[in-house]
Amino acid sequence: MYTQGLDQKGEDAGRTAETAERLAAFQARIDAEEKIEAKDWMPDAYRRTLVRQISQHAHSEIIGMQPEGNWLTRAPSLRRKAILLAKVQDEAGHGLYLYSAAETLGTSRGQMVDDLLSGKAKYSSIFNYPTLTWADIGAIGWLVDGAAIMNQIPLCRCSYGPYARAMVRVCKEESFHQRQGFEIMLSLSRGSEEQKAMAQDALNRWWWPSLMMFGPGDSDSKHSAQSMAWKIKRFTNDELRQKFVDVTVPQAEFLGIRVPDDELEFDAESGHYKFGEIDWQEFFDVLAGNGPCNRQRLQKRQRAHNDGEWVREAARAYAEKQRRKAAA
Ligand code: BYC
Repeated sequence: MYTQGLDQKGEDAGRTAETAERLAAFQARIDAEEKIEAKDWMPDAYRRTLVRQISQHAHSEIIGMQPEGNWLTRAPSLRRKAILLAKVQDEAGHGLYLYSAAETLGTSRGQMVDDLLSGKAKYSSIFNYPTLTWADIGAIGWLVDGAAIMNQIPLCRCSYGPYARAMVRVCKEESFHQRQGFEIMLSLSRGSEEQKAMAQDALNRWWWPSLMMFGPGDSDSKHSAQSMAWKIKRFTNDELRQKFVDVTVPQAEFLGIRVPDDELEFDAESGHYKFGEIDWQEFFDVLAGNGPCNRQRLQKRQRAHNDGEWVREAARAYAEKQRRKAAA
């Protein structure tokens, strides 16, 4: 849909040279809260930042299908299986909207997928952890989708129109995902002692990686200042992380399970929870490809990509046939 638009005349309107006047006019549009659209002029660095962020986001949705897909055949009831199947399919849909939004910036989906498979492009650190028990499916919905919503609601107001609009639908679906995860956690925490222990164990393992999802602390976030000035990001990584902790700790209390942080305490003066230090070494190790499941995730994606080659080949042959027909 989006790429067809780019094929029309005026395709290069956004690619003319950067002059001080153009840069100032661009920033003035951002400051006036105008949306930037695919064919509008934009600085190269704005385009590159968006391709990086949106493609990383798309890859996260697609790779994120794996840890949950792992439990499709072992969901504890038909109802749970149907819900999980729908959720995993939603993630595939999110990936596709996001690849389409990134394509409007002139990078093909093929190129983005190649960058993922070669290890050049990142995807969210969180999907490099294993799903060991059914409670992990509850924890992912509750914490991972909960963190994703916290990050994505402000992205609905991102200055780049196609990304902002894609986020509106994604957020509606994520909100359903978060609730289904919380409902699983609620059932487990009201169940047998063994089920409560499973819920606690899942929280123990997913809490810190969920906080890492928001990215490095503000002092180490190399892109935040520029992305905030361009209104791609509306809040810093630390601001969103704090909001997430503030919302989620009372939910854990409601569930009757303990957040695994001895330093966690409510600070009445600021109205926020204080929390312990994140293990940033673990975060950077995962980013460097050395998390518990990095290799497995990429190998599986590579296999799926290879298995789909015949579909891409058939689509290309069909497109060529249509092109010849139209030319004849
Ligand atoms: N994991 O300067 P910074 C979902 C990278 S999926 C990996 O702060 P920025 C779901 C960062 O890219 C939801 N890498 O960067 C799906 C940068 O890399 P470079 C996924 C990370 O961009 C299925 C470097 O570290 N959500 O919900 O200003 C099932 C420096 O960071 C991470 C999104 O993708 C990380 N956690 O801010 C269930 C949201 N954090 O320059 C659920 C869209 C940072 O070395 N993305 N890096 O290549 C964003 O909002 C921003 O890109 C971030 C990072 C807040 C993540």
